[in-house]
Amino acid sequence: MGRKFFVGGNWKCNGTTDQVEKIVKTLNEGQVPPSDVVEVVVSPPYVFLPVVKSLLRPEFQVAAQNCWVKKGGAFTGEVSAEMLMNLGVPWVILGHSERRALLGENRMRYDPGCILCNMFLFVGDKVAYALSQGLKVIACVGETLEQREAGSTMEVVAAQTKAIAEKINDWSNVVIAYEPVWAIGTGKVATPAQAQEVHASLRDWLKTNVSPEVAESTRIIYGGSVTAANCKELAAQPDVDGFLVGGASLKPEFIDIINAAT
Ligand code: G2H
Repeated sequence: MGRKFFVGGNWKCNGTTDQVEKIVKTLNEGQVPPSDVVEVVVSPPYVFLPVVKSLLRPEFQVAAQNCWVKKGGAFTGEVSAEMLMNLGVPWVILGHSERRALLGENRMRYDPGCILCNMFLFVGDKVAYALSQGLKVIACVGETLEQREAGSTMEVVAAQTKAIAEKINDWSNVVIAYEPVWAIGTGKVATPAQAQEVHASLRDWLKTNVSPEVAESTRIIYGGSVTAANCKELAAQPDVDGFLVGGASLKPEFIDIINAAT
């Protein structure tokens, strides 16, 4: 069976109650393919998850933008996987580059002299714990501009994926989001050929290091300045199975992006 196209909307740290209701209204009125053709998951900030979930058309799902690495407790300001499950939130985004770069989720800073360093361990632990609690995970990987220019894109992305692969056995509830850091919120989208090259290499990495079945079935989606104008060409690439959309997911053009694969 082919991989179902997946479109995620990452609203990041944006929105007021009024704005969120407006976005949901646009989503609810949009003409989109049926849910057996495209899976749509939107990710508002934590505080808006219940209201978005209650107002959103039933075939669209919601995701949190992060969760704590283990069982909840004395971790001020954190939200646990158990809480998300309790609220009926089925998905979580983990390891987004903004959290890795700005909030220290790499635990260790990337060391250019040590490409296979343990930089992604924290995210691997988070993915494993979230899955163990029944959440589905959008796990983000991607290289910085310096890493791309140094020719180490694939080594970086493979090391990040390896840190997850070492912690989990079941990939059926994981979507990998390849998000080159240099393309995030910059308006500088990867070309379809650049995206395809990394997605195909990642699939190959999964084939060699996990299994051919996981490589064939795991969706690898692209994120980084996706818009209505560039989504069709990206979606036409054989190894691009959908998108994680930031800025454009707050606008009516998100409906066009949902329709990109059809
Ligand atoms: C990448 C993406 C969504 P944007 O972070 O995850 O954001 O589309 O704004 O580049």
